[in-house]
Amino acid sequence: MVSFGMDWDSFLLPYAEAVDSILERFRSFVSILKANGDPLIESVEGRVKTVPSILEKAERKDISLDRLAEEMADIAGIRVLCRFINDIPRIASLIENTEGLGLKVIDIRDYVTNSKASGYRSHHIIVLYPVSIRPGPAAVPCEIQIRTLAMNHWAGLEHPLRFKYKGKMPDKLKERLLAGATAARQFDEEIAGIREEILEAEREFIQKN
Ligand code: 0O2
Repeated sequence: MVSFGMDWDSFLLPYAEAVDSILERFRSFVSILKANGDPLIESVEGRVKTVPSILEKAERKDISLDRLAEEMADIAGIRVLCRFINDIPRIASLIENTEGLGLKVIDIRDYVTNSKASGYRSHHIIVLYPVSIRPGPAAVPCEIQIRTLAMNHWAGLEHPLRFKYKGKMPDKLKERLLAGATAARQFDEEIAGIREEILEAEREFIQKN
């Protein structure tokens, strides 16, 4: 896709502001949780989509470059990682309902309950976030992905293969990735069943060391 004439630095500036600002808020939120002995969130990371990745997705989804702001919701992206699958609803609800975080929810995609055909699992919340850079938009969309460490591990391994084969992944590879996703799901479900015991043992360990 041709992108000559597009001032990418200016276009991406508000998205960078949104990612930096949301990350700062989330990280202080995580610090407060941890200080209160609540290990709900393991870590938070963020990124602005690269120009090659924007162009690849625009081509794949037939989005014209003058419609990117309206039609590509994940140019700004935040990822929230947790250890226990049964913590995902609480994290999602905190993000969706905490006005202090300044996020306006515009879409929710629950790929934890309904995993994608690839085996991908994650809870996505698309928010609108106000930005101050002028001239520019008053707010930009940002995709917040909430997932367990196991889901994240799987997605990180599958991601380069998805790009390599561009929708033409060999069936055998697809099957093995799906089997891996099922194994990750079983792991998450087993560990969810002993969450309280793990947390109790961790508290005891910290007290004694
Ligand atoms: P990147 O490089 O990670 O940014 P759609 O094609 O409609 O299914 P859409 O509209 O982009 O996808 O929304 P969706 O499904 O919420 O996906 C947004 C992002 O979720 C993707 O962005 C990925 O980051 C992640 N994702 C979705 N499906 C998969 C999957 O099968 N495997 C992996 N590893 N990640 C996935 P990008 O731009 O596709 O990729």
